[in-house]
Order: sequence, then C-alpha cells, then structure tokens
Amino acid sequence: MSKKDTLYKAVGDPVKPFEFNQRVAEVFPDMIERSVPGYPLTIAMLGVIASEYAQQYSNIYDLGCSLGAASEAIQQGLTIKECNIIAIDNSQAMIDSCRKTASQAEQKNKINFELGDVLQTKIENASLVVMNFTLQFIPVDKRDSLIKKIYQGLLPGGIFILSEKIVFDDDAENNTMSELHLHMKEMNGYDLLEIANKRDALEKVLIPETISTHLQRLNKAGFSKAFVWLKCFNFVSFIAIK
Ligand code: GEK
Repeated sequence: MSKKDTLYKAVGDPVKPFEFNQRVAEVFPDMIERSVPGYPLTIAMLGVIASEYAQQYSNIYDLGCSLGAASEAIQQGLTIKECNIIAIDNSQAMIDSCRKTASQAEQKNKINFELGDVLQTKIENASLVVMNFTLQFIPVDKRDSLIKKIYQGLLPGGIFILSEKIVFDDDAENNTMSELHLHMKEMNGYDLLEIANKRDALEKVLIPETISTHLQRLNKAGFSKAFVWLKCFNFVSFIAIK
C-alpha cells in the first residue's frame, strides 16, 4: 500500500520546483491516482493494447516508468511470451523502488528496469512504446526529435501510446476542464493550499500542449495514423500506428 501524499501540505515559500525524488517515489501511487483523471483506466487498458499489438521477439518500452505500473499492466496483458519489456526512468529513487518490488515476482516476460534518460535511450525492434505522462516533463525543443526516434525504433505495425496532460486553445474549454480537474483533486482529499502549492512546483517543470500540437508532431514524425483513444478532462491518451 502506498503512503498518503501530503508533500504539499506544508512547504517553504517560495515552493521548490517539483522533482521525482525519494519523497515523491514513496507516495507516488497515491499521488498519481488522486491527481490524474482517468489514470487507473489508462493503466488497465494498456494490458488490452499490449495483448492486441505486441509482436513476438520484439521489445516493449515504458519510457518514464516511475514505479512500473504501465509495464506491469502490459506484462499481465501479454498473451505471447517472447517479449522484452524495458522500463526506463531517470529517477534513481523510482528505479530502486521498482527493482525491490519486481524481484519479489516471478513472471513471464520479465521487466528490465533501467536508470536512464529517455532522450539518450536507444529504441529498437519495438512493437509497443508507451510514454505515459512523461513527454510533458521533456523540454519542448527536444520533443520532436524524441518522437521521431520512437517512430524510427518501431517495427512496421508497431504502436506508440502517448498519455499527457493537455491545454486547449479555447478559453472556455480550458477553464471548464481545469475546474473539473481541480474539483476532482478536492474530492480526492487534497485541500486548496496543497493544490496551489503543487501547481506552483510544477509550473516550469510540466509543460502541457494542445491535442493538435501532439497530433501534428506524431504525423510529422511519420506515423500513418494517430488519434485520441481516451480523454478525461484535461488528460488524454493517443495511439499512433506505424
Ligand atoms: C505511470 N509512466 O505510472 N528520462 C527518463 N525518465 C524521465 C525523464 C527523462 N528525461 N523525465 C522525466 N522522467 C508512469 C508515470 S510520471 C508522471 C510517469 C507524473 C520520469 C520521472 O522521473 C517520472 O518518474 C516520470 O517520468 C513521469 O504510468 O508524475 O505525472
């Protein structure tokens, strides 16, 4: 069971920029479930997607794996055995925690947890690449080349799942979705001060883009088809097919 996230109840002034450190890793499952609308459904459906698209003798990548929830869903959903699941994160605390938990379970299609920067990681022989709420933390000027690298590392028929927080061009839509997100957090037990502190901490760290910016980037990288398969308020998941 994950510890309850109370990290932003009392913080210094000004609030420090958000980091994926040990304190965050300890509360991460609670934090992400109470903060990201649709997160449990996104994770659960990755198992379905993996079972449909994973190809034998291929690699599956989970880029920015945190505690490995996406990799675990993929591992459980796989109906073939000969896949190599590679889960990468550049947070030492996250990877240490993954390795501790994973060593307890003996599973088909082992997950290889790697400490590394997704900007430096080689992507090859991939039938499925998942980037679940991680591109938003990558500097905007590095995103095009990263998506292109993912496209190039995919096999024909391979797919890329990209989940992100988004913004909208339309002010009314933006305000409505942001309000609903904020209300969800309140209903999940965060108080207004905690929500405001976390927003300050994430301000220059998490940079969301619009749906059309993401789709244009996916098309420009070469994907033959790219569309939204899940959306909940201001969070969305895309499927892009090579
Ligand atoms: C999930 N996918 O549970 N290289 C590697 N990892 C990175 C980088 C980078 N350059 N930048 C950030 N990260 C997970 C949730 S969380 C999303 C992903 C969130 C890692 C960072 O350390 C963190 O673990 C993860 O990306 C983002 O499905 O907290 O909103």
